[in-house]
Amino acid sequence: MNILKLKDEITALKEKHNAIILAHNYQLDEVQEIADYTGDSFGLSKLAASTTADVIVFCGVKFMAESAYILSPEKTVLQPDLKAGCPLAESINPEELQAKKEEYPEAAVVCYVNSSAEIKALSDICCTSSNAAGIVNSLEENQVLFVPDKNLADYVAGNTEKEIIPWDGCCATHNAVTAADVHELRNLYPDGIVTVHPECRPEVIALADHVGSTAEMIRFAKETDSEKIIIGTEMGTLYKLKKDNPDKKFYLLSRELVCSDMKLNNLEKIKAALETMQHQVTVPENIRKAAFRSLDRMLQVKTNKTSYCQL
Ligand code: CIZ
Repeated sequence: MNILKLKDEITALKEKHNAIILAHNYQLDEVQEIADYTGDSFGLSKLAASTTADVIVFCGVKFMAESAYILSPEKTVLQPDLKAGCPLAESINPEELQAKKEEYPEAAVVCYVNSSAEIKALSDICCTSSNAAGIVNSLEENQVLFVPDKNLADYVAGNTEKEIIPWDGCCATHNAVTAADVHELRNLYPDGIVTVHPECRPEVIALADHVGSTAEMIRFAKETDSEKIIIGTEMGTLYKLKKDNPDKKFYLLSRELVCSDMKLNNLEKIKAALETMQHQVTVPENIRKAAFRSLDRMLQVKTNKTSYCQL
């Protein structure tokens, strides 16, 4: 189908339903292009809660749409392709977390926002990749069960005095980046600067010049004087980086940095979502309320970071 016609139809459907489109930084370029806002999962969820739109088309993976619903259950949250999941979020289930909590009864449970609503509901507080160490350091407990990303847990452990007990999960996409990739790219671009996501392996983080969430990388790329920036996160982030910095050059740290789940949403599916009001993402009310507490508690700690932007 003609792409301009498709975009016009989506715009008309958005108006008809008082809808907005939110796209994660890892989405296809065409999806980010048509979005009202792009950003990281939590920034977009907060935005979903504050918008006056009735319908949110959340282009990301399932836990992200769930977080938007948890924060604003009165709105209709649509996920264009329900198959878009997150293997990291699926690496722990409620029974496993419950068993771990019983093993460490004194520990506070901190869960990365990349987790299911059920895991959020069983946790004391959530964190994002940009505030994880700050959240852990804000707790009274000296022992912290940190789920589900072991690499982020390791990064936090390096930035706190507390004992961190990690869950053995990871993002396969970020975990695929190796120290050899960093050496190779540094050799190719000796005047380049390396920024990586904290979901990368500890040995990759140790070799980087900057570590941050996608929102922090986007900010960092604007602020640095360096004109060559080597990127250690999912390739979709290049869309915004290049758009914001047309005079800078960006190089992906590894060809493995592609999340196939994130690429499932596209313009045709966004149009279908708005035509049929499918697929609606909801969370049972008892789980939603408990998960809301964990997210809300994080919000009380983290107040000053912007993690979305209007296009
Ligand atoms: O939390 C998010 O949105 C993810 C998956 C990455 C990031 O740093 O934006």
